[in-house]
Parts: sequence; C-alpha cells; structure tokens
Amino acid sequence: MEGPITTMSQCCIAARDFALGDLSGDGYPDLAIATGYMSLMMKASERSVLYLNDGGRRMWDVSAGSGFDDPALGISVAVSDINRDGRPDLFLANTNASNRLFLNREPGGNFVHLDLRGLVSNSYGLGAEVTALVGGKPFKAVVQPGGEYASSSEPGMTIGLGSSKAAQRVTVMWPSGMVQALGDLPAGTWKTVKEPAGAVVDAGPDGTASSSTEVMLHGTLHGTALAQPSYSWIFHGPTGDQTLPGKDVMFAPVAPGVYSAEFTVLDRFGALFGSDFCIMRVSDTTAPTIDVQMPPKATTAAAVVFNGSNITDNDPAFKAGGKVEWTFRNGANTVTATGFNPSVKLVQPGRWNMTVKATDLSGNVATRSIEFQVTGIAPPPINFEMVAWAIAFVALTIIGLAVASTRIFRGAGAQVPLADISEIQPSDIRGPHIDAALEDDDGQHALEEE
Ligand SMILES: [Ca+2]
Ligand SMILES: [Ca+2]
Ligand SMILES: [Ca+2]
Repeated sequence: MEGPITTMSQCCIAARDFALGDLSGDGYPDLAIATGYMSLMMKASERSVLYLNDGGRRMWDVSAGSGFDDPALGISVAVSDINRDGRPDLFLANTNASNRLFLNREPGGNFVHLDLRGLVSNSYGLGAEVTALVGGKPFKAVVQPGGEYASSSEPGMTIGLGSSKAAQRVTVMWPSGMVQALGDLPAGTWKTVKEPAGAVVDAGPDGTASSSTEVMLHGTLHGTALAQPSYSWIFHGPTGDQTLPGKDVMFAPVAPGVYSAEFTVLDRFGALFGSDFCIMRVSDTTAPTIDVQMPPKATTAAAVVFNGSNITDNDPAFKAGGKVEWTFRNGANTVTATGFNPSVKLVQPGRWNMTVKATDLSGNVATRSIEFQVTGIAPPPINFEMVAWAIAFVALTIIGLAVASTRIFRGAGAQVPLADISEIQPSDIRGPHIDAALEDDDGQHALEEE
C-alpha cells in the first residue's frame, strides 16, 4: 500500500512475521509485527508490536495498552475484518501462549471495502491493483493477502477514506491486464467486484481485397479495457506469413489467394490475452511484368532461343499456369511460339518485330514489342591455305594413280622391286615364276649351267 513509512520508532526488531492493514481507516497502511524470533536467542518476554501510520509521516508505536504486546512468542499475524464493521482486525498466533484475536476499536474514518472475484485472473484477484482518488489524493494498493507465516490475511481490499465521503474514480486493474472502472463509490460501500468475463478479441468480419488496393483491418477488444496491451496482426498467406504491429493495420496483399488474418492481443506481461481471425480473399488485379532477354545474334541459319524466364507475376502460380505467347512479324512473314523460352527459326533476313504477350491465371494481360535484326546466311570466305592444301592433295592423288598404273602395265605381273641393277644378284630375281621360265627341258636352271 502507498503511504511511505518514513520513521521507525525503534530499530532492530526481531520480526517473525508482519501484516499491513489500514487499521485507522485514514488511507495509510498500519503495521503489526509478531516478534517471536525462533532461535536459541528467543526470549519468552518478547512483545509483538503495533504501529499506526501518521499520515505517511512517521509510525507511532501504539502497542502499549492495545494488548497486542502482551509477552508471548508471536509467530504469525494476519489482518481481517472479522466483524465486518469496516475496521480491519488482527489475529496473532503465539507459540507459548494462546492465539489472540484483536477487534479494532480505533476511532477511524470512512471506508469502502472491495472483495475481488477473478474470472480470467485468479479467483481472489491476487495481484490486482486498486486505484482511486481519496480527498483529492491518489490511493493505490495491491491485493496481496498472502505471505504471512502459516496464515493469510483476507483477500478483500479496504480503502480508508478518513473524512472523505467517497472514493472517486475507483479502478481495478486485474492481473490479466483488464482495467475495470468502478466510478465513484460512496463511504460505507461494501462491494464484490467480478472481473469482466465478456472480454472478446475480435478480428472483424471476413472480407475481400485485391492485389492492387489496400484494405484497413480493425481489431477490437470488446467488454473491457486492457492495461498496456500489445496488438498485432499475422497474415498467413500463399507466400508465407507477414506480421504487422498495431490494432488497425493496412493490409496490402501482393499475391492473390486466401489469407487467414489473425489478430492477437498480449497483456502487459507479454502473455497471450486472446486472439481471433478472419478470412481475406484476395483477387489478382495485377498484370504480369515482361522482361525479355534478347539473343545476341539472330540469323536465318538456325533456330534462336528467346529467353522469357524473367517474365513474372504477383501470382505464385503464374510460372506453372500462366500463358506466354510470342509473335514475330517481318512483312507478310509471321511466326508464333508459346512458352517462357521458345526456340524460333526465322528464315527471312531483315527487320523483325517481336511481340510478347503474358496472361496470368486471372486474365490480366501485359504485352511488349521489340524490334530486332535477323541476318541472312553469307557465303563462307575463301581460305587460300585450304585451297593450296586441296590442290596439293589432288596433285599427289594424280601422281599416285600414275605410278600405280605404270607399275601395273610395266610389270605384267612381275612383282620386281625397283633397285640398282648392279646390285641385283641372281638369287634376287629367282622366284617361282622366274624359275619356271629359266628351266630347260631337263629341268635344270639355265643360269646354274653357266
Ligand atoms: Ca491507517
Ligand atoms: Ca473489524
Ligand atoms: Ca497477376
């Protein structure tokens, strides 16, 4: 609770447990301390201590006469308005004496009491922050009843008003982050506050869009306000996910298709508070883009491949299902082709006009025309070296044929190798055919007879 403790009446209290509660109903928390220090040093004469908060300026020790400081080893203290009179009472648990319940008879001011019931948050709204204006001053307290040793204060919240007639602009900020405004509550109000359960995250209705127009989407949170929320949209589409921060966003789809648009709300701790989605159907109103790579040379000699690989469209299905048509014109000559990379033979030399027409799956059309030159087939240049080789080849062939003819006619079948005749020995010209010619009648060789 707010209301700073500025001065302690004494120091070095061996506190075993403590509890805060506005015992005096002035809007400032008071303090009860159980001092039964559980150690070998503990003394049966320990006293629990009670302090009243003097308007945030100092703490007064009011133990004496309250009965709260009777000698006993107090180990646990809790605050709860037992008799429901708007004044928090005290419960003190002792180890060596009876437990004690103290009813609060401090003459105090007005009050407003709130009991919180969480629905999205925890049941008692533990951790909820309650703020208000009391007598023109801000009041702020956190519902945190637990924490005492083996006990718990009640989870309710008492707003001490002093002499003020009302707590103004009372607001509960729930642990969920939902902010619930209660308005002005008059003194004596005893109210059970339920956390809003009807909080609905709404992405809005399903809709349509096109690839050439933006659409604004509005996310809403019905039924409550949320403290420090974070809003975002995630569009799950044909080309992947796209995230846009904010509650109201401009949806500018590029690719056509069906998108799931998910609106997400995070609470102040970054935890998911809720989400919703809608369906956006995006039509294709964007024509393809034509980018053609012209071949470096086009001749009548051979077919040429025209590169349309860079013809693209916003529709990812274009490459598979789109249509690309090519028309080549040269006077009365017309050649057509289809596909992204057609192979085209243009037999007429001269200036040609090429028109490329790309049509996406939704019927959007783009065209582009390009002029280019087709060259004819020129006679090959004379290569004198080749001519010389050819002449030489022909000459050698003629010579070879002549030699062969000569040998055939001269030899009449005598297969005698040409040689220096002076070196020819009789045996060199001996052979079956010679031998037969030189044999005499008695079968002897004529040369041998010589
Ligand atoms: Ca007080
Ligand atoms: Ca009471
Ligand atoms: Ca398109």
